[in-house]
Amino acid sequence: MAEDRQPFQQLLVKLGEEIRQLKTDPASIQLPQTGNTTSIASYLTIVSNFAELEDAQVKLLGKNGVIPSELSDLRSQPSEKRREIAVQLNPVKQLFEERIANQSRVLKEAEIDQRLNTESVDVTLPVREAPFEVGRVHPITQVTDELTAIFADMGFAVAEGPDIETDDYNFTKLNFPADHPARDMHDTFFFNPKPDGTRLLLRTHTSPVQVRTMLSQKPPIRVIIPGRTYRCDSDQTHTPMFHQVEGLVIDKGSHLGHLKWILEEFCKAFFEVDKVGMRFRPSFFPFTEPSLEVDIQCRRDKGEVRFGEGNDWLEILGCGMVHPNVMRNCGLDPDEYQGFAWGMGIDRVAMLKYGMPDLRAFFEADVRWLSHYGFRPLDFPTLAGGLSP
Ligand code: 2U9
Repeated sequence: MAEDRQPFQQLLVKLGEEIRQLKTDPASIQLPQTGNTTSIASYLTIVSNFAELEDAQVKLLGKNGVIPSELSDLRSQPSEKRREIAVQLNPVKQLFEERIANQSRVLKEAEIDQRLNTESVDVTLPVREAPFEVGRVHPITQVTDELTAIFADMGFAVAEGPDIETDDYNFTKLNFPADHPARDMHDTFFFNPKPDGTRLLLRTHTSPVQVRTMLSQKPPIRVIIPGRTYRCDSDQTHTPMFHQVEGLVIDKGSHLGHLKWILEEFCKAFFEVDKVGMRFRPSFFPFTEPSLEVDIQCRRDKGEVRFGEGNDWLEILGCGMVHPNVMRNCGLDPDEYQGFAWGMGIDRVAMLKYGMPDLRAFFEADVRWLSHYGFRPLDFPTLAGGLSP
């Protein structure tokens, strides 16, 4: 067909003529089937660049394009005739719009292919270190991820719960006597009492999450609970908000021997040592009986602390068998089920492992501190790949 090799400009002129013929006598022409319409449509499938396609779109459908300008005086036509014209013109407009949209997709894909073929990205190249504002993973997040990886490897799920807790879950169900010092204002952030007299508070430990877990899940239970905790405590080594991770095992036969093994495995993995000296000292917590505090063997030399062996001890966590009262408070018969729990400060073990001197720096968002102590986002800690980068 001679037409389709005609330059586009001529096709436009012809289209104008045919639209005017259509307006004059709609019955005298079948605009959607004319050779010229077909040529324009096939031209729109061979346009080879965006500029030309844009030009075609503007000249065909743009504000001053052939079709809109030819239709500008359509209002002057009688409605029946307007309908006859529209019946022919709308399919043509739609056809051109579809061809232009499709050709735009085709050109985009061609461009990407061309770049893919020409541009080679050497993925082995080290990531160019952007200036220091590149983010760093906060040590708390890093250590929480390390802890989660270690305990997940031992079959522990992660449980979470609200920071704002009830007095009942944070204290009562955990066997805290009514007059326990932790329950008064100077130790705990309380909200104003509710109309029913109950008081909400900012949780002082993540233990209420274990209570929620025991109330909502039948044994066996194996969970760790990392999270923010709050106490009215602010000095060189305490901040009003800090982070804890607690753990809980409840089933029929778990005993202190299992607890010692889990904590020993944890310490070896966390401090990345093959063997670790541990010391279990009797202690007291309202929610465990017996209760123990655990020290890890270490050696201090030149300000550095080496973990695992040495003639020094550092307390890292507390633990114990879940108190029978707590079992009962959580709907479990202590003669049928038993279990143990532990708790440690995430900020504290992070400072120990990575030798960070000042707890408060954790919360000051000082970019210099973060770029020094922070971790690279891509170095996600896994047991296989090594916890610390
Ligand atoms: C339930 C039963 C028992 C959680 C435990 C500790 C010991 C403990 C401290 C560590 C450092 C708090 O951040 S810290 O000061 N925690 O020593 N926590 S046993 O025992 C539970 C919890 C929940 C239902």
